[in-house]
Amino acid sequence: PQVIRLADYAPPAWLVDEVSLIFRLDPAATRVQSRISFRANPAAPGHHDLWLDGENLKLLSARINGEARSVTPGPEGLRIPATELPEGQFLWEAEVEIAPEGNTALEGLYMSRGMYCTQCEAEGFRKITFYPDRPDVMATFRVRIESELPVLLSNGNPTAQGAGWAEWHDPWPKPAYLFALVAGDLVAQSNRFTTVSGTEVALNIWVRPGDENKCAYAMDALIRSMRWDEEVYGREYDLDVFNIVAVDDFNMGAMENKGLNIFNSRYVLASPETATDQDYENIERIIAHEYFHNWTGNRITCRDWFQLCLKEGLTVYRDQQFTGDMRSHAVKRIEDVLTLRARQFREDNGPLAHNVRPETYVEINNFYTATVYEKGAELIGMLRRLVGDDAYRAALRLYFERHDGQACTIEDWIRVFEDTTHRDLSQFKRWYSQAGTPRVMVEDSWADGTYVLRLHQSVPATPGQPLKEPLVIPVAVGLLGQDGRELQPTVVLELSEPVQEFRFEGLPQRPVPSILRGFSAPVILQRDQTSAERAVLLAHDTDPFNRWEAGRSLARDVLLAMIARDEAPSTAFLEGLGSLLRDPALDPAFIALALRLPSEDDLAQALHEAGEVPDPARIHDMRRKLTHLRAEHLAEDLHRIHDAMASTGAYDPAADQAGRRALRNAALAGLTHLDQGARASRQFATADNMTEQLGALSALLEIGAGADELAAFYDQWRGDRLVLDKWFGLQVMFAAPDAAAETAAGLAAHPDFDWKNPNRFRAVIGGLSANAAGFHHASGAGYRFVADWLIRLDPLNPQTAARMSTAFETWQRYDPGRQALIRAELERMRSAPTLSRDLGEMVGRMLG
Ligand code: HT7
Ligand code: ZN
Repeated sequence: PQVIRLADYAPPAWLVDEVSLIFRLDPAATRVQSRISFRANPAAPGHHDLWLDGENLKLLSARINGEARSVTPGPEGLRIPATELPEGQFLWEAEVEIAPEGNTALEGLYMSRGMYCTQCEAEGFRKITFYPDRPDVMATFRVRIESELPVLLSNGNPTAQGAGWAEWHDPWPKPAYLFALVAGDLVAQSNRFTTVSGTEVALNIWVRPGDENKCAYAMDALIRSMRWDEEVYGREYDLDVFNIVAVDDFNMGAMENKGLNIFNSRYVLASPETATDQDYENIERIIAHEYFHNWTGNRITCRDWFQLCLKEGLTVYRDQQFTGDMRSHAVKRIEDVLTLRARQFREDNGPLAHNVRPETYVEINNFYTATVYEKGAELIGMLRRLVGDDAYRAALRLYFERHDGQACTIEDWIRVFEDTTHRDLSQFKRWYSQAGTPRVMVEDSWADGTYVLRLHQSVPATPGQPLKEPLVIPVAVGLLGQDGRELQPTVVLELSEPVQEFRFEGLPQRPVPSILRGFSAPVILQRDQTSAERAVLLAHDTDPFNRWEAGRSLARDVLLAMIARDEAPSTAFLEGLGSLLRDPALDPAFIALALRLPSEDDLAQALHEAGEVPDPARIHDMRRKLTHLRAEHLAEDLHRIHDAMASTGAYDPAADQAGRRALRNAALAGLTHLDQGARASRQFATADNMTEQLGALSALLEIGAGADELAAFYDQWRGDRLVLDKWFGLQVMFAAPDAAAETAAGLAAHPDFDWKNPNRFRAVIGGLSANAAGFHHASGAGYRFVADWLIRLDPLNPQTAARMSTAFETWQRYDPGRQALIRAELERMRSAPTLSRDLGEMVGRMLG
């Protein structure tokens, strides 16, 4: 397979000023006419061939400046030699035929339950028509859609419409990956937004008839996002309309097409009865994320796909800030770090580790990863910590001013910070080109009122990168007295050498250090900490992240000691939790997070990090045992909390109520271990919202009960696709390790299992890989089941198959028996006759 390299980047030979498209929609034979005005790129002097990307297109006709051309496209596109092209500029016209109903890859123009929709990022536009499908070619688009379907949408503003047709114009130059078209029998929930400068914008969320009463929260989140981007980043919306469409068959979460965002319906539709608080939070976050792309992604886009983190890292950072502002900064930071460690640290410490800005790829879809997105966002947060809030604001102002309308690189991004602060950021730039999670090892000493922190940094070797250079790491530190008083408020230390000392003088006593406050850098902190120090931090740290972190590391160590030597959990640990449960000043959402034990996969990661081989079955048993013991010890508090957190008044998805429900469900999960599910059955029977219904059902399934509730749940929700996904997913995720693969196989044979729908596929097959002990069952049944389904899905939907193959990325952690089983499955996938480029690349990288 062809490897694409950042080092080979060359500017496009031909630029496009304007594109005009006519779509005559038909499921089996859609006709697409294109008129594209090309102009020679002054940045690529000389007279060059014209290369147009195109895949699976039937070319019906082609003309240059009105003259018919006979062209024979290859499998990836067509080339017109320079000798056959006018110099300077010309008009290309073509007509192609495509078959959206047969497009199961859900890339390009495809159909989802009778509705036409598109997905063009990263390289889907080439499945619609011949075009220079690369992000540094930006053009304005005019689109005419002809179809009998009632709603016909594209990017930009509507310009005209009649029976069976509609026309759209997008005045903002954009790359083809932001193109979108939707046609369907849809209804809108509508609203209006007046921008800060007084422009009226029509807002519409388009859904299937019957779903219109489930869009209110998404609309509210959209309006709040628009206002927030004006207030916090000074960014105003720039079209007369903003449309969002919910689609059932979708490979990812959502897509930021200019003026026409397309969403997986699970990130739009919500009602209290059908969506959990977590669903609501996800909707708010993803609506905001896609909207924020209008500036960080669309107005300023990426020069090439290696620069993906330029738009994704920044936009994730912005959506994290937004959620923090809407809800709680402390809780949001903890949630984000949990995700980062679970997904990105896992990726960074295995065979799929790659730079935030990769330097090679075979299939770009394989690089929409936690490293590009979540670590990319951490880099923005670190830059801000290093330069300060005011400089960050000034740098962003300069970024928008200087680069509006351009396709940019990470160099452009770093330069605005350098120009704003007059600081050399070349060492910081290594974060973009060096894979792997840095380790920061801490030593300290104390003498004569001076406390010295000695920090060592190192980055382990990753595939293709044996040696690493030191990074600039912002380490936020505060110091507490033994009584919990703060002796030194937060300072940001800049660790830039392999080893560096930092001195704190004039202290009255040896302090308890609170290091990496707010998780100021995406690193693994290595430090021997006494339980007494942890207890001080857990009880008193003024930094909420580190307060939570103290409890988290206590829980991890308790679990590791149980796993290693059956050691009983210390009373100090249990009592520490008890004090949190009894602290009336704490946010319930924070307490719920403090009660959450490290996941089985987190524990496997911790054991691997410590040089040990994780045993998934033992991890599962010990984690369950601790849940049980902890519930026994804290039973009184858990009862009190479960009663006290019961809802009063109408359901509200906002943070206050959601935090109370999260804590209530956490208490219930513990109590269910003690009462065989009596309370959970009552909660299930009386719940008037999905958060409590699902909380009760999960608690029951976790102890191996809940058969009646599961059946009742199916009867109640069999008509709701999104809720049914939960029914499928829960059963697999909570299945006992011995029964997990069999449960998944049973569900895959269920009449409601639609394996071509990515949400349903992810619920069952992804559900099994999320059940660590079930997936890693020593029989290999879990591995076999997942591999069987990936091999089956791959020829139809390679993008989703490749993404889900990351279930196997941790294989080198395990014992030789499991490694052999996984290797055999990876090799079986690699030799599948239908293996796609997408899955082929992933499996190849995992096998090394
Ligand atoms: N920019 C988008 C990433 C994306 C995508 C979305 C849906 C389906 C396929 C896709 N390939 C790439 C989503 C985002 O980050 O906002
Ligand atoms: Zn994004």
